[in-house]
Amino acid sequence: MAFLQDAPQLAHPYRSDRLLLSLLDRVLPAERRAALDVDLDALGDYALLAWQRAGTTTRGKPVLTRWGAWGQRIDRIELTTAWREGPQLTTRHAVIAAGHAGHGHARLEEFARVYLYHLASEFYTCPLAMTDGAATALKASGNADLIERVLPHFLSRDASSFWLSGQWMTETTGGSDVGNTETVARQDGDGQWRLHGRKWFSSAVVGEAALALARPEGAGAGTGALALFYVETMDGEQRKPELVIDRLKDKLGTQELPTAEIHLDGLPAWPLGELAHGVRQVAPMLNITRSWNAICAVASMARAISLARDFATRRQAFGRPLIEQPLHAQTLADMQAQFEAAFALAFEVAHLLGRVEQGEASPEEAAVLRLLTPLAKLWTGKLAVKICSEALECFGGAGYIEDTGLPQLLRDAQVYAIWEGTTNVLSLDSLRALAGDSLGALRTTTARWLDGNDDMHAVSAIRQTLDAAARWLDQHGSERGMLEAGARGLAFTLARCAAAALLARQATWSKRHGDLRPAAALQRFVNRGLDRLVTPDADNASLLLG
Ligand code: MFK
Repeated sequence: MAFLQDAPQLAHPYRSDRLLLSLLDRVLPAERRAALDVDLDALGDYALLAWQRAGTTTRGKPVLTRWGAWGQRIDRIELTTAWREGPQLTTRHAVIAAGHAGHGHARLEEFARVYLYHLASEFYTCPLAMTDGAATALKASGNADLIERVLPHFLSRDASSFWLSGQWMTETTGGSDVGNTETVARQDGDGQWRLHGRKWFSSAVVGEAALALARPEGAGAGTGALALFYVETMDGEQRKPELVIDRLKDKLGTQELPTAEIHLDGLPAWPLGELAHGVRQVAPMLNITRSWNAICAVASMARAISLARDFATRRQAFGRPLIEQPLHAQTLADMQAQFEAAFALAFEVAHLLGRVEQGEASPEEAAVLRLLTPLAKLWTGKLAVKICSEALECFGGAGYIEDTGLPQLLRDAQVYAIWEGTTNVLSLDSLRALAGDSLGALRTTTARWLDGNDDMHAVSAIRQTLDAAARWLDQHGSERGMLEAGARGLAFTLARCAAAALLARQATWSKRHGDLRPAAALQRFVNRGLDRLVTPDADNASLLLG
């Protein structure tokens, strides 16, 4: 028999994840920790099962059937396995409901569940994120009727009463610039608002509800004139006839996710609040889905690194396992250090979110959350692509072969940097946050995170880079063109500094508990440099692009 290479084995995604375990040990009171363990263990079991199942079955895609045998319009979507299992599994383990419990650890406990479930979910996490975001936007709206009617469904712990929500913003006129929205809201003779238009990316079309941006008839142009509406999509078992599914998108990745193009042909709708400033009203939803994005991006990194590390112990080359090859070990260690920093940042956003929502955080921490949310989303989105790409390379040619299950990691990771705002849109959003004194708040908070850490080189590098970022802002802040042109460099620099400081906080704690690995990650991460500031050169860009 010719040589057969051992396949990589996936360790238990929860029980073997030392980052998650030590984060929860550090942060949660013992009784909360024990209660949470039950759900995390079960979601880890499911993730393992899904990985094993993917290795022995052919991956499916959702199928849209638009017409019935007798000519009636049916728009039926057949879903893949994880999607069919999603409502039962996620309500049983309270994936969304946990985040809305009335205590400051609620979001951390929710996002620990999301992190473990995501890779097994076939991106059922996408509509879950939107449902979570819709619940949050509804609460913020103070619309008592809608809250009473809808929230129990979005937060249900029972699949039979659970509703999924979409987020209908993107149109052909603009994914980033939603101020160009063409969908119109008109009142009929009974005073009922109805939406007329076309939404170009609807990822929760199999759900029961959505929040949609539309322009009330006669309102002016631009973002401020848009209103935010709540819609329901189903009449009992039937999809409402005023919602027409045109087709499912053929995408690079997230192929199990039935992303649709739809027409709204007078779909009944209810405004969440005032009939203007819809983007302001949907912003709480965006910040939630962006937090999901960051957690799911680190979940992809965790999976890619876990498989690449395992494979490095099984694969021999030039007479020894890959893990003993000096250059391969350096490559894996670099990936691990970046992942640990990204993990620390994404989960800090999750934890802060819960504390801010429950009124347990200071105004300074609220400002830090507003800044870190876009930073975490944009930086982890890019890093996930880089790490998944590097991980595929760790398998050589096998990483390029579909039935290993590996290429999908990279294809799926590409979405994190695109949806919910591209890297550049999120960099510009971080400028909105920086318009207050969130940089001052970040610097003060960072000093607290660094307190007690004995890696003097790392501590001083973080402080010096934050000083450089503040100087950069002073220098370029008054000239909008320069500020925007350098926004990505500034955002990456701040994200890296915050992540390093958070890693330092974890390293200090872990060292006291006998684990030196986070300190090693900190040292390695900081040694690769924190400063990504650029001096924008508009003349050079226009010459180059002319
Ligand atoms: C598996 C992982 C799960 C992930 C789920 C993914 C689901 C994906 C499905 C999708 O729907 S993808 C499409 C998502 N689309 C976007 O993310 C839109 C990208 N564009 C932006 O983010 C723009 O910045 C935005 C449309 C939000 C605003 O652009 P504008 O038109 O220039 O608005 P403007 O005037 O700057 O802001 C309007 C108001 O919103 C302002 O408040 P005021 O009215 O009080 O002045 C802003 O301060 C406020 N605002 C904007 N972004 C905010 C925010 N407030 C808080 N947080 C923010 N992030």
